[in-house]
Amino acid sequence: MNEMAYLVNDIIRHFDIEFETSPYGNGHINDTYITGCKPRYILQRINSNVFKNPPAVMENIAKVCDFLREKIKAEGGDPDRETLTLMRTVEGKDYHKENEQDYFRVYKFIEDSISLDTPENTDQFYNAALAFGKFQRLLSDFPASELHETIKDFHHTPKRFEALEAAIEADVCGRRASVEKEIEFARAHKDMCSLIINGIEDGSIPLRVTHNDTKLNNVMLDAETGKGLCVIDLDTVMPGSLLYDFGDAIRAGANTAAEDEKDLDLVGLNVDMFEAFARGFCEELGESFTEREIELLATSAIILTFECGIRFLTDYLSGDTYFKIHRPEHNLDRARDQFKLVYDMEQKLDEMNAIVRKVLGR
Ligand code: ADP
Ligand code: GN1
Ligand code: MG
Repeated sequence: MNEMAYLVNDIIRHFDIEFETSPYGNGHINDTYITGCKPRYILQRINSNVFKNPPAVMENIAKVCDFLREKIKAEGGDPDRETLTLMRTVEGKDYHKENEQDYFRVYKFIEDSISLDTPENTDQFYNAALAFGKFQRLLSDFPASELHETIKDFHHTPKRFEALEAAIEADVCGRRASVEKEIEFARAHKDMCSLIINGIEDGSIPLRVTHNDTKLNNVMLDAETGKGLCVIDLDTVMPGSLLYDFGDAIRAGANTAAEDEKDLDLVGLNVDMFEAFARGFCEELGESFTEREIELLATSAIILTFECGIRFLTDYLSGDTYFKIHRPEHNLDRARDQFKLVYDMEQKLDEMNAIVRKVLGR
């Protein structure tokens, strides 16, 4: 057993849970473990390099979960399965602080559910869209001013671009020369960065309480029915644009290949998946869309994919300090994959816009 495994098995005692744990899931950010026997739990070490203020993250999550619990009850749902349940420590807290950088939390494991990195069929993606849409609808009257900004300027794409330029300039690992083509691609797309932010600033795109990290493996689907069950990974729930949630979900789930596929010929937009997600998301939220949101819905998939691509490239140039990697050029492979997806969506934008109009009945 390595040092971390010992630490985790010790930490779990603060939550009065005595089972062995093993690493779990495919998240890029936190360290996630599952306990061995039923009832099972998810133990996470919050990534304090990414989340500079873990207590603020936990305050957000506790409030959001309490709020959702009441809403789900009122709608006749089962809050124990349809929202995350935080376990308290023996000291009565929502998290355990081991030392300055190691913060741990425990959730009830949602049994009889699945989370997928890629949808196997359009029904699953449609169901995920309903779940993410419902999540946002249920939070539509959440007091947004009570939420901490857990990562500053998380989806401020122009600032993400500035961070890329700074990483190119600093070139701390001497990797710049090997990514000139990717830098050129990024610079040629700089103009698209400000489209959503401009809309927020001029009021044509309202701020809502959004999830901000809507990749498919952040929603649990019911193992038996395949229906969307519970939206998880609530670390980045903050005021934002619904375009962030739509665009990022398409980026992650409507790619014909994995996010880190090296064979770029396999990477592109699956238009049927795009339509399935658009249908579900619009069913839940379409009535509340503004004109500008509708205009930018399809384009948001390109912007969010581009943003993620430049984040991966920035991390590659900076020495892989943010996203977990499992091979030396992992972040570079991810960046190339995202840029290829951007390129393919640009070719298909008219078709994507036509689908948006069709599902909205316009
Ligand atoms: P990260 O921030 O690193 O992405 P997540 O909170 O998304 O971490 O958790 C990683 C994975 O663990 C999820 O994709 C999901 O498969 C699984 N998971 C997390 N919480 C639960 C839960 N309460 N029940 C079942 N599975 C969970
Ligand atoms: C991270 O935590 P996870 O794996 O669900 C990242 C997202 C990226 C995504 C790319 C807090 O999501 O913003 O879009 O990786 N989360 C954070 O796969 O940075
Ligand atoms: Mg996650």
